[in-house]
Amino acid sequence: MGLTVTEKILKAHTNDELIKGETIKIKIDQTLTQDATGTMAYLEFMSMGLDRVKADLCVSYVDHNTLQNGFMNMDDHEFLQTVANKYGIVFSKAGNGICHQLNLENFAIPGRTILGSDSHTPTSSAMGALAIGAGGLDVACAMAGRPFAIVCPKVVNVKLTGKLRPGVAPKDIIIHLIGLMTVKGGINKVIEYTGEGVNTLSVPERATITNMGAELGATTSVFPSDEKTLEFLKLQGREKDWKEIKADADAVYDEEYEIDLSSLKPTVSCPSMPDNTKTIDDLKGIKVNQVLIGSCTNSSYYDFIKVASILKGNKVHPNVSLGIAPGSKQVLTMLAKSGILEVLLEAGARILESACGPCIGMGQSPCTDGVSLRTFNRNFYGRSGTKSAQVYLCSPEVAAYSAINGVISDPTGLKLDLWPLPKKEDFIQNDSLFIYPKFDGEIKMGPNIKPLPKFEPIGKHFTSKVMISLPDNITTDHIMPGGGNVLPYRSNIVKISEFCFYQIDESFHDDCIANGGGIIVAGANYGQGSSREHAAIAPRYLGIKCVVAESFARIHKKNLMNFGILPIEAKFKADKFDEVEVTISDNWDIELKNLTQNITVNTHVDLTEEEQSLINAGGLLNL
Ligand code: MIC
Ligand code: SF4
Repeated sequence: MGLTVTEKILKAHTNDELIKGETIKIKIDQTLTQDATGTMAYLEFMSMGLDRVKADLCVSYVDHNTLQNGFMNMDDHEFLQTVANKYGIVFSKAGNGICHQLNLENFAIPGRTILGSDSHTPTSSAMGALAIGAGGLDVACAMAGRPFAIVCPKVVNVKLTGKLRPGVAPKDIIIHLIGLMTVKGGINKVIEYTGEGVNTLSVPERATITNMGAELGATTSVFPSDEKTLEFLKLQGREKDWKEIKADADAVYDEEYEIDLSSLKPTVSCPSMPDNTKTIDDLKGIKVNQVLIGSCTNSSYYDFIKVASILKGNKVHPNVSLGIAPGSKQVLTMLAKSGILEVLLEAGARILESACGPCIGMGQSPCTDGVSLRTFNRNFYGRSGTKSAQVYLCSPEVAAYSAINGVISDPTGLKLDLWPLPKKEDFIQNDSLFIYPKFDGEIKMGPNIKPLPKFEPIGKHFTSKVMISLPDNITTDHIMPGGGNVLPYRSNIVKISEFCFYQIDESFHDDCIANGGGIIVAGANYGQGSSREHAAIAPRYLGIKCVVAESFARIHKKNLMNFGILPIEAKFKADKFDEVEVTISDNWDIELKNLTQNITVNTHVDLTEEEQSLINAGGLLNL
């Protein structure tokens, strides 16, 4: 039987048999971290007592919090840089660009495995690599040379036929797919793209699709490594990294979708969930206050050719603020050299730093009840920094055309090729913001960088109150928000725990302190979204012992266990402050008794031996 691209890469990285649904351990070749998850990941790595990293390549990016308002932020960057230098990690300074764009340009290699402490790490799988997002502690273990455990994924074949019409973009492909599969449709699956439509997409365009595969909950999304991959690597001066990886003709997939690119329409994610999708026909004419183009989903030079073609000779609508963040220093330099930057400025765009910025609520919050149209990948409630804002996710083409018109507009059929596709000499290589390690120096640790608190095991029998009772699809942004007032505390668990759930329940922190913690009850797909382990560490610090949810998102479930919180899969009715008795037997049969409502539910938690040890020890670091 033939193999898929996914299976080929997995087989080359594991000794385990690939049995779908069973846990397998894979060797990790490369790791990446970003500043907001990185400080914790490196504190964890340092606690392992090694003198250098063991993976082939480890890169530490600074892109999430680059505001540097107050000493804390730059202290974090200094800590990251000194750690990188000492332990053998490549360091990417603030201003160099967004980790995923940079990783694709500089480091991703076909056939390699990459583990990153950011949920959009799968961006690099556009290169025919297997790039997976994980919590910081798992990435720290991978840096230490330990294999990474995943559920052997089902492989979904998304067959692309035809060719996109002008004005319809790769972003429309992935938003359309998210509409079909939903934000939980990809859990423990790899989405693999096949069909002749694949050949019509460049690597940066494929990267938009693999990037936003994170919004399916997928383990990763992968494209073959083919002539287009070679073409991109040549442009980057890295053709020596290329090798062909294609699925066998008789490869067998677990699920199949077919998308006819020729008939696809611009498609938009409506407030406030990426799977709340509509085609442009249903949205045309909605007034817009803000348009933002950038983020790790859509900030390549290819994106800006289209944007500039639309903006050239036009002005941004008087009632719209247009912000543009090129994904990397390379992209920004190319925009400057090609004249595109001038076109953007003439049209009235505000040029933002090459960083995550508004995507994680670092500035550019919309006005009250404002409509914000973004080329980003997440529009979760409150993430923009304005709770009453309506955030829509769309392609750069829809964003640019709407910015001129002041209302959501359909770019289908517009002329978008005013600039030629880039040639080798256009790709400007300049690594002045990469710092390569010298394996020396002292680690600098500012006063806001605090050691991790110690956690005790949760025990086998306890009675606790329900501290919050939640619906389906709760995101890690609900649990532990981003934004300029929270991110500076990513290295300070005691302080950041004050913000736990504060977007939806301001008293959560104080209630937990008053009750000595308790349990969380939730619906399906609990913890979807980011990889931030703070969404597990802060609740653990506040005394949360278990989360009872109908189902969990992959990364968050592992983060909970890494910090000793038991994830219990069950439908369990409970209101806030209900008293619950939890009994865990030695073989992980669980009895949940809601003493307030007199309901008992019996269930079983399926844990691997390693996971059992994690819970018994009170987390991975204790173990
Ligand atoms: C995100 O897009 O939500 C983030 C911010 O990049 C997170 C990481 C973090 O919270 O630091 C992610 O995607 O994992
Ligand atoms: Fe940064 Fe946004 Fe991408 Fe997360 S999704 S890595 S915050 S640009």
